[in-house]
Amino acid sequence: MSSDPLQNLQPIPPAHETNEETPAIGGGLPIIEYWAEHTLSPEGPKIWKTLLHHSACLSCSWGTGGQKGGFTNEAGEKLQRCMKSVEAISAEIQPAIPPQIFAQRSLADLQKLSSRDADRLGRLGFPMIRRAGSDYYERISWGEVYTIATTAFQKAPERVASYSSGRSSNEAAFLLQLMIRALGSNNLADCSDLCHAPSTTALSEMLGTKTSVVSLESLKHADCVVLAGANSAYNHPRLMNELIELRDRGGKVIVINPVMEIGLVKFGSPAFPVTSLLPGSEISSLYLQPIPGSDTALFIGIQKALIEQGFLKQSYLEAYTENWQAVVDQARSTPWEEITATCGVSQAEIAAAATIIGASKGVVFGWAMGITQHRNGVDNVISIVNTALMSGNVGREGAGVMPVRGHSNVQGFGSMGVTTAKLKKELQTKLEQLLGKPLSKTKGYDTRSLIEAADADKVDTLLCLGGNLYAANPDSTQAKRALGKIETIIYVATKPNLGHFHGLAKHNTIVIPVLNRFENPHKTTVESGNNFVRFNDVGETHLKDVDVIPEIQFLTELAARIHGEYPVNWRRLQDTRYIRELIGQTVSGYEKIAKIDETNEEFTIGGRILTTPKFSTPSGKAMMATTLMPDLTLPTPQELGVPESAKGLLLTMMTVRSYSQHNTVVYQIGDKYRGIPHRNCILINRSDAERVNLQQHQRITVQGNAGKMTDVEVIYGPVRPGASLMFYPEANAIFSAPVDERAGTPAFKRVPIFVYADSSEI
Ligand SMILES: Nc1nc2c(c(=O)[nH]1)N[C@H]1C(S)=C(S)[C@@H](COP(=O)(O)OP(=O)(O)OC[C@H]3O[C@@H](n4cnc5c(=O)[nH]c(N)nc54)[C@H](O)[C@@H]3O)O[C@H]1N2
Ligand SMILES: Nc1nc2c(c(=O)[nH]1)N[C@H]1C(S)=C(S)[C@@H](COP(=O)(O)OP(=O)(O)OC[C@H]3O[C@@H](n4cnc5c(=O)[nH]c(N)nc54)[C@H](O)[C@@H]3O)O[C@H]1N2
Ligand code: SF4
Ligand SMILES: [Mo]
Repeated sequence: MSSDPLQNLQPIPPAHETNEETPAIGGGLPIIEYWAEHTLSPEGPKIWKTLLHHSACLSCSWGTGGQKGGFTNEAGEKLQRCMKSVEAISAEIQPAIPPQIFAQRSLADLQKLSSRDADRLGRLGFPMIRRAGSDYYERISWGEVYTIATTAFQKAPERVASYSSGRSSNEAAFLLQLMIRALGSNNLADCSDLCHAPSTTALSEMLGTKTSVVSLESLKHADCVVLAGANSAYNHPRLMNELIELRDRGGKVIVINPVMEIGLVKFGSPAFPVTSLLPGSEISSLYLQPIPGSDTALFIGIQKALIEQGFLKQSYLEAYTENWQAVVDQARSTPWEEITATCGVSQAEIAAAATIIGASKGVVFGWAMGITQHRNGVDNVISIVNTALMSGNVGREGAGVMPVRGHSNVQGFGSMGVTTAKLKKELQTKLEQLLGKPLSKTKGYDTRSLIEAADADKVDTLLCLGGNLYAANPDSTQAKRALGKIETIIYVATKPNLGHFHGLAKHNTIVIPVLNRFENPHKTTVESGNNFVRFNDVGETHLKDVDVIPEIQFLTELAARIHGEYPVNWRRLQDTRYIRELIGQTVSGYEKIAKIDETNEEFTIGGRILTTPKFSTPSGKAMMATTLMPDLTLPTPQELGVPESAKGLLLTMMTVRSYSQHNTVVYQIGDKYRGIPHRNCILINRSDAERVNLQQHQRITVQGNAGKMTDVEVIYGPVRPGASLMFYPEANAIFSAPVDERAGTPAFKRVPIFVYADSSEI
């Protein structure tokens, strides 16, 4: 081995060959073009009005806007608004869908729409119902909505459920869980089950917290960031500003990703118009490209190298952690050959990562779906936290562990108690006091178990607060079948999506049109992934001649009809100040929310940011845990249903977001930064393709364990050999995914597939 591991520093990974369409940097001029095109268009004034409205950005969890103004982050920095925000706003300010559309277009017709076309129909303008046997949605009166919904919730508590998505407010989330728990049910499935549940599980067990322990301010003091399984250039663009500033002050960024994402190598940010926008700023100092699903092995390797290079912080481990010896022993005794063979990254590259981490003063470890969406997602997170602890990087400023969260208020939903995981003791006690009875002991259905339960005829009533339960799940055929066995489904939404057309209930499917965050007649709050609570002003809607209501109004009215005045006067809670008072009394760390209407003071949630190594675990110490080496065995092509005669390639597929989509909602069909022209493409490494004679742009079949996609265009790209990349939600049609049993999250990032030419005789 080389004596100077940093000699091996490689800011660009080994499999970096892009195709002819890929630009040289991420971000850059196209962002400005997009801004100009949209903000100068006829919708421009409406976009500006919304951008300047005092409310949090709708899109991602990084969070910006709120009381300090649309472009300002919690540190008071300006120009902190990205084009993803404009994308999200543009979709919300569409006109209402004319009523005759649903009278004219049958469901069979609507089911043929793509995700993008469904979104482009416009905003939902009035409540509608699809009754059993009908091929149409029809308008329905509010009276009938409440009658059907109230009756539907009279079922046994274990047979009713909710699902939610993190765009709604804390206030709506709090009401939702109170209404469901008051029934005696814990069936509070949430999109985070498909997302960061493994982070919540691991962080709760290890550190006694469920969220990031790093604030934006603290991140600004780090001199190294490890970014694993996160394509932040697409999905949290303003995080890139922090990485640019970190590199500018001499810090280092280690990227861990099987795909070379161009924006993680070089990114042009409009926040630095002179130095960064056109030339692009270097992001990765070292780019590691592991086999998908192998991150635990890679992090054990980093731990082993930290030990070998004398960087183990033994006195820190002794003072502040438990079980460290077992974790250190595991790293010591796992042979290098096993580590490198499992993760596919060389010992020299791993050693270079350890040298950077060991030599840095403060390291922040950030991660997203490439880490959590695996059968061993919890172990992946544990192995990251172990690495952070072994290098003494948890519990001080400028260091820590930072799950990079999803939706703009997904974390707030967790804080409000919308979860099937074990609640924090204080929250449980407070809720039990409020309800005057113990919470049900039956574990609720998380998202995957909800679908399984529905498929087994165990669910009668489902309320979906936002989201797209149908398209977010793997195995779309099963999702559709399962939803079809539920008697009543109520979708509360701003815009139509494929779930409303494919996820039809057995008897009644109701769609409730609601206002969004910047249109409500009352104030609301949301929580960012950095634990900052933003306060959204009252707003107004551009929608004309519609019958659209605030989410809060629907939830309070429904709860009042179901529960009367138990355990609260629900109708009084239509004034959201009273909900905030309840939240302040119930959720620890949220005390300041009770007075926010008077103070206007947005705040960082108490007890979340760790600047000393004292943990909310029973012993006050961090609980380290050993992890299993990942089992990466793949099924045979025959097990995927491919005949033995088939000539093709067995690969793993990562299902990811394109540049221009928000989860199941597609805004533009191409992905320019990966050089992918449309949604029905597969990105594979040229060497893999050439081995089986697949040409660039050739049309092929992709077979998963639950179906196949045909006419898929081959695109060569910088993904490591053996792996491939396709877009979600379309790819959900062809595979069922095992879940991590400890968190319920499906393995969306390591899907076995077989690819072969459409023309081949099989
Ligand atoms: N514009 C926009 N912003 C969004 C969203 C959106 O759809 N659009 N969605 C929001 C939500 S809900 C979420 S959860 C986040 C998602 O944010 P991300 O997690 O950044 O999004 P993904 O596209 O799922 O892909 C993550 C990355 O993981 C990598 N990866 C895949 N498998 C592995 C692996 O085994 N190991 C490692 N190390 N890396 C791997 C992929 O190559 C990809 O670059 O973004 C949020 N923000
Ligand atoms: N194969 C694969 N599948 C995945 C993933 C993956 O990476 N690969 N990622 C998973 C992840 S991380 C997540 S978070 C889930 C996302 O799953 P979901 O959160 O269920 O889906 P979204 O597409 O975000 O939901 C969009 C819909 O929310 C509604 N909506 C938007 N704003 C509002 C609002 O203010 N109020 C209300 N009531 N409704 C609103 C609109 O109707 C819109 O169509 O998908 C998961 N599924
Ligand atoms: S980074 Fe996220 S929160 Fe910030 S402006 Fe962009 S989409 Fe909105
Ligand atoms: Mo997510």
